[in-house]
Amino acid sequence: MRRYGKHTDEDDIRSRPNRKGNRPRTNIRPKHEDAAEGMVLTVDRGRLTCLVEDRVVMAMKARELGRKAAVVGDRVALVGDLSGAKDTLARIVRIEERTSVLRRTADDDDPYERVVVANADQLAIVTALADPEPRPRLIDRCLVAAFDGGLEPLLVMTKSDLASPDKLLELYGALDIPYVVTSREELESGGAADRVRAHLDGKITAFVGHSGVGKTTLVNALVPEERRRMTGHVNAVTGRGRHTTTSALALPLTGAGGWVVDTPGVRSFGLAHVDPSRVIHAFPDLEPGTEGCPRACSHDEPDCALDAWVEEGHADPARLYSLRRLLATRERTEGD
Ligand SMILES: Nc1nc2c(ncn2[C@@H]2O[C@H](COP(=O)(O)OP(=O)(O)OP(=O)(O)O)[C@@H](O)[C@H]2O)c(=O)[nH]1
Ligand SMILES: [Mg+2]
Ligand SMILES: [Zn+2]
Repeated sequence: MRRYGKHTDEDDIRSRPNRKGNRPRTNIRPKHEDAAEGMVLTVDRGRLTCLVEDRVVMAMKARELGRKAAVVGDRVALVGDLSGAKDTLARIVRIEERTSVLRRTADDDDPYERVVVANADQLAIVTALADPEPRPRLIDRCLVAAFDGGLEPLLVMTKSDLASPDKLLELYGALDIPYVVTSREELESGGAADRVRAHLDGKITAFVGHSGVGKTTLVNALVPEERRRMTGHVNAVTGRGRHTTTSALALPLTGAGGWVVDTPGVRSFGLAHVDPSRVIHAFPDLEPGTEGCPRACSHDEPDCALDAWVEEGHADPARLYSLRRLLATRERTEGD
């Protein structure tokens, strides 16, 4: 068990950067020296399911953490009953510094940003080729969130048994972003899991996308049943008898390691928290064309060099249209 909080020197404590807000560090009390390291697997109304060594431990946040919330993927320090026995409850006394943060707002005006997952290395943006129809705007927004949050994107196109991936590949194939296309048959044969799996080893990958695109189906194909049962997590069944995911859930991969994080389907992916000047980074196919732009170009103004550059055939005009649309919705909300 890794131990925390063994400070011998007062100066050392004071000089450490305090990234947990403005509160003084309170974790120097002796009992926290026994804190164990854990990872948050899922959160349900203040109850956090954590993995501590190989035990699933239920926990709640200690009061001293204040308003800071622990989210799925967080590395936390826990004290109290860590046995994982039924009806026991441990306390989370510290949230470790995050290596990445995937944020989202409900829409572009929403001042309330939620952290979807912490510490993920990769964002698997899942799109069905049909049922539901692909929505390139949502893909673009997820790409922006990935670049902004420090996650590598991976495109997963499901249900190729229902429609061809050609149109989407025309748009996104040129982006130098890894992608996988899967079908019902390949899910059943195990081929889909194998090909997705090749992109996941050793990484923490969050799966996001519209409801019904097949995120949970894919995650279930990737993670053996015993592992899923480990969390005792049961998804709600909707009135139509469909299983829809209601909260994010992290599951460990076997073999080369890594984690997959299933998340609830989204209708929109608000980007109120993203600086508009950073949006262009999610359009790597267009970015080289901005070299001729005036200084501090918004890329949505008459002098922008992208129009001429795209006209010369360097990129798909549909991509420039996507960029402009995204920038326009972002700007409208910036104005007021
Ligand atoms: N035809 C076809 N159907 C699929 C495929 N993958 C998943 N489905 C079906 O799509 C439906 C929705 O799948 P889910 O895995 O629940 O979708 P989800 O993205 O987790 O949805 P939410 O949890 O609501 O966000 C299910 O009926 C799956 O059986 C596929 O490759 N082809
Ligand atoms: Mg689901
Ligand atoms: Zn420009």
